[in-house]
Amino acid sequence: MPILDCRGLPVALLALFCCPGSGKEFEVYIWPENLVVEPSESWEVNCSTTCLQPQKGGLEGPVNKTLLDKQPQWNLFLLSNISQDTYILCYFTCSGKQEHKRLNISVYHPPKEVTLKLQPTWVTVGRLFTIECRVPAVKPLENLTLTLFHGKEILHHQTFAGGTLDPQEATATLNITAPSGDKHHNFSCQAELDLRSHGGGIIRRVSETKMLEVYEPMQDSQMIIIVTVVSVLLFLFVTSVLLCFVFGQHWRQRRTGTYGVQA
Ligand SMILES: *[C@@H]1O[C@H](CO)[C@@H](O)[C@H](O)[C@H]1NC(C)=O
Ligand SMILES: *[C@@H]1O[C@H](CO)[C@@H](O)[C@H](O)[C@H]1NC(C)=O
Ligand SMILES: *[C@@H]1O[C@H](CO)[C@@H](O)[C@H](O)[C@H]1NC(C)=O
Ligand SMILES: *[C@@H]1O[C@H](CO)[C@@H](O)[C@H](O)[C@H]1NC(C)=O
Ligand SMILES: *[C@@H]1O[C@H](CO)[C@@H](O)[C@H](O)[C@H]1NC(C)=O
Ligand SMILES: *[C@@H]1O[C@H](CO)[C@@H](O)[C@H](O)[C@H]1NC(C)=O
Ligand SMILES: CC(=O)N[C@H]1CO[C@H](CO)[C@@H](O)[C@@H]1O
Repeated sequence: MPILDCRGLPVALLALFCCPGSGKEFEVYIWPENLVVEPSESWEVNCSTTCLQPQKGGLEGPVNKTLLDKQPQWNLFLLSNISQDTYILCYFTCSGKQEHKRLNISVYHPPKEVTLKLQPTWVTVGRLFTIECRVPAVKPLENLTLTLFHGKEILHHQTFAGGTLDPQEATATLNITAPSGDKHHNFSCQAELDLRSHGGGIIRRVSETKMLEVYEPMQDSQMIIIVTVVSVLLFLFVTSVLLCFVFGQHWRQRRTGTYGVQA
């Protein structure tokens, strides 16, 4: 879990212990209420209060912040260089009492490239082949779904167990039998990172389409029959030519032999 740096602690403690039992006389708001960011992004955060004349207000947390604009009832900050999941506290002091609001910040690494591999790339109908989809360095993994497609038909959904703080490579592998029908079949893979539960959107990325060439075993046996028939015919032709030649020679020899005796 993220740990607030030392500057944040007094504020948090103050907020917890300064006014036990008393109801809130003013409210503190932070906008946005959820923040999901890429490590390189910077974000504006508006920290505001209903207190008309707050004595003190600010933002605490282990992030780099710049004050962009300021009014008595709100402060606008720019947050940058957030590399890990963390949180910040927005606080205001009004008539000696302090209130704060927490903003959770989730860092995500989107699927930047999705690669699909078919192994092998050509196969006979009914034989097994492997589809493998790979996405490097994604976070949070538990919000990622890899979907394998055959044309437009969904073959497989793969989800992942999360829990790690660092981005991880994700793979989905499927062994299936080569489909019949067409000679060419297209396969693709979609990576979807659903950040809605963190207050973000949905990020989708699709791999290049990979083509599988499928051979009908029928075609192979037809080919064998054709080759056999042609070979037999060729053999018969060559044999008959040879026989004709041999018998022709024999016959001519007998005739010339007879003439010889007559002369
Ligand atoms: C910050 O929030 C307050 C209260 O909602 C609003 O009045 C003010 O205009 C906001 N400031 C900016 C710069 O958005
Ligand atoms: C970003 O934060 C890291 C530590 O989290 C620090 O080492 C680095 O210098 C910071 N970079 C910028 C541009 O602020
Ligand atoms: C922020 O995270 C903490 C701990 O995970 C949780 O208890 C709290 O409800 C979250 N706050 C908001 C505003 O989502
Ligand atoms: C995203 O992951 C969080 C845990 O980090 C989980 O609570 C939430 O249900 C997941 N949302 C989706 C849409 O998968
Ligand atoms: C797919 O088949 C290969 C061997 O051909 C095997 O090593 C692998 O574990 C199989 N994968 C799945 C997901 O069944
Ligand atoms: C497969 O994709 C190629 C282009 O990548 C396309 O020309 C072909 O029509 C597709 N075939 C099928 C069966 O969808
Ligand atoms: C908390 C945090 O990330 N602080 C960083 C703010 O930016 C400076 C450089 O501009 C870093 O040195 C800090 O570590």
